[in-house]
Amino acid sequence: MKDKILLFIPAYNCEKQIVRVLGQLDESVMKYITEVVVINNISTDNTQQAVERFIERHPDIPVKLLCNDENYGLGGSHKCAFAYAKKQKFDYVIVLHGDDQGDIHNLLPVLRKKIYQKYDCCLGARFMNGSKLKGYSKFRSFGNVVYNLLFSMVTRQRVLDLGSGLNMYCVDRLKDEFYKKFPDNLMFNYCMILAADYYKHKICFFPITWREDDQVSNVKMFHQAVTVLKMLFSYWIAPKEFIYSECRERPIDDYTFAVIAESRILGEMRYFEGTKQLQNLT
Ligand SMILES: Nc1nc2c(ncn2[C@@H]2O[C@H](COP(=O)(O)OP(=O)(O)O)[C@@H](O)[C@H]2O)c(=O)[nH]1
Ligand SMILES: [Mg+2]
Repeated sequence: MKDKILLFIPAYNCEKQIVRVLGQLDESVMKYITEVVVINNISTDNTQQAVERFIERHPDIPVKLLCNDENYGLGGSHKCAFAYAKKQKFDYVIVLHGDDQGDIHNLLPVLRKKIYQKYDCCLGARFMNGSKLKGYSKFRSFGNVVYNLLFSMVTRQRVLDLGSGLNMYCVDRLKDEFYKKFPDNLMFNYCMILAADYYKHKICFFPITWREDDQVSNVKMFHQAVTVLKMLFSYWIAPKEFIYSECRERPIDDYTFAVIAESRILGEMRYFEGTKQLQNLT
């Protein structure tokens, strides 16, 4: 049977870029993807309207727009998407950032050869053979490589990126919500790497292109560098305690969201599924 694959696009104040990201969804990509969810994290610009307009103009691309009930951060949006993937019985979930720094076509070799079936997660890597970086300073790249090395030493496997914006996870591995207490901010992915090590998940890295042109990064570099180092140290000293600890500034019980819009084809697909089930019953 064909794998049911969800593409999750987190979006926050990226009205210009989100349309370009949705524009990447051509036939070569969509033949692998069952549904796309854009999760708007209460953007204060016109991100929501831009996605609604795209849905109206492209009724045949299965896109659903969700909006978080509060701003849960990037990590919190992942938690919403993972819960959605589990509830809707998807087999895999792909994450692609909504600010158009990556290119989903980089995942095509992984999808085409079904490489993802052999791993628990396939992570896009900006710092490996075959990767291409545009608009990144030498200093920033150097810093990233050093951190990758530190994580590699602690986890005793090669870590080629701590958190790019193009990743794919097996939904089965996410089912027990081991990530629930991980940070809701941009630090979420670092914890996911440590958890993959702790739970002995199989990771595969694949090369990606990554650009920074008109995007605004919200990473406060120095502050994040120090926090990540502290986190890695805590994990190194006491892995179990770290993985089970509360890493959020403000714990949230339920990450809730509302459906804002969906393309026509998604409604049609639901109708088709419903009639098929009815036929099976009679
Ligand atoms: N900064 C930030 N990004 C968010 C949030 N929710 C979703 N995102 C999305 O997460 C992605 C990464 O955020 P960004 O600030 O660009 O971080 P960077 O690319 O790692 O420097 C972007 O696609 C954002 O649109 C949020 O609350 N804060
Ligand atoms: Mg970004």
